[in-house]
Amino acid sequence: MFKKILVANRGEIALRVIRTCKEMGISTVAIYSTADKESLHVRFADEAVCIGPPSSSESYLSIPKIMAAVEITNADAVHPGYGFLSENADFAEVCEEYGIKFIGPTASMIRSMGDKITAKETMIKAKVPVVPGSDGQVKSVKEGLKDAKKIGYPVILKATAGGGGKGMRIVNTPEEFAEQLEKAQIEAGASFGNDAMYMEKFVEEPRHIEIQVIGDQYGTVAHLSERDCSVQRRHQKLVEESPSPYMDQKLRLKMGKAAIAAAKAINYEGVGTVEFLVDKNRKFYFMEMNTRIQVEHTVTEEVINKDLIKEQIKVAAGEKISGKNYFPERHSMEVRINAEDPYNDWRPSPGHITSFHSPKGHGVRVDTHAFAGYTVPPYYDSMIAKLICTAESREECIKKMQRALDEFIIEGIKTTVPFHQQLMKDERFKAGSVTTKFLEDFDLKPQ
Ligand code: MV4
Repeated sequence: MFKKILVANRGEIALRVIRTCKEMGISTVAIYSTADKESLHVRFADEAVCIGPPSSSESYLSIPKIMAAVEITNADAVHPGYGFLSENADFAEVCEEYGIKFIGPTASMIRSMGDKITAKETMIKAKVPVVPGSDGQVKSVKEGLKDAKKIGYPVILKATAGGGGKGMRIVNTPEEFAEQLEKAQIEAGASFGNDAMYMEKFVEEPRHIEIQVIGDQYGTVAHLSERDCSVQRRHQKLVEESPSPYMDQKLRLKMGKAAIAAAKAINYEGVGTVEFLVDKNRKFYFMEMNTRIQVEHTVTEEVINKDLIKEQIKVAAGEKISGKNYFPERHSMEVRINAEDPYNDWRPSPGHITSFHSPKGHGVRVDTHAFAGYTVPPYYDSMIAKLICTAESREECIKKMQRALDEFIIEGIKTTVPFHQQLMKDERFKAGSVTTKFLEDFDLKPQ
């Protein structure tokens, strides 16, 4: 087992990783920017190293600075958390070269899922269902038009270097094809330095359902069931739950099997998530694979009663898994509390938290780095807390969530709490009839 893990992240996930390390008897190193010097992850770690000024590119995204912190503290592994360098193959590769265990898959596994055309080709070979689309790259308007006609409009153009919704364009008619392709290429070139595009049939009003998987270093892969993340706004998830209200055991077994095949196709090691689009006929299609621990791993932890960070560290250290799949035994839901004003176009609302009281009681979990007196810096992600409620049924879970949200006191900044309070009373949401389009028509009522 590792002796010392450097946590290459900040905020709630840095705390989350430190907690499990303590329980496992592993010592921890925090890294922090000058904006985070009063943060809890710095206080709770055994050691802490300041790695630079507030800007992410000069701190949490700086590979040389993080490797210097690894070297001076003698850490033998790095936990990247989510975001920042968690899916950066170059960082994983540098760790490999220095003999430091990157807690996650290898650089080559990250690369094979990072390029979406390659990932899709790999899935086709592994017989994982994918959305019908172009055969590889869309090389010209002429070829693209021919493909689109075959596939049938509407189609969606996606950047091969993209993911998470960046560099995507929907094309409804042949007349707008050339214009949308050019716009998408310019956007992709500017964001990723790679303007290669591919095309798919546009699946209308899909659900976003993802399967959690875990693989060990000996080729065994298991799935830990699904999370439904259909409540999103501009590709930012706001609510995640397990099980999915749309799921039945038959579909769960099929999607679980497909997710395992996806992971096995790249010899996957670590915890990961296979994202699927699910259409109104319950047909599912591979979208992408996230090669990291995700924000919403908590709902899976609650329904299968396992610490996923602990499992992640164990497989990274070379332990074997049994290969047993896990199924939800309860219902769990997470809402993201962001320092944003939902009633002012979701504008970021960083600043000083004057009072902070988190909900408590049976079935209520709050993962947060915030406290009364904490100042939310403007430089990073706006998520300040995750409220996770768990109960016997979805209905009970929503009632608990309403109760818990009513107990949440955060003063000094605006947050997404009132949005979630409104959502938990929405009839469509309560009926579980939610697709990724749901929030586009959601009427935000000023509080
Ligand atoms: C799609 C799609 C419909 N059809 N692909 C968005 C993020 C990226 N991972 C892929 N995304 C989508 N791909 C086809 N062929 C609709 C989306 C999509 C979406 C997917 C999941 C969750 C929210 C979404 C919001 C808008 C579009």
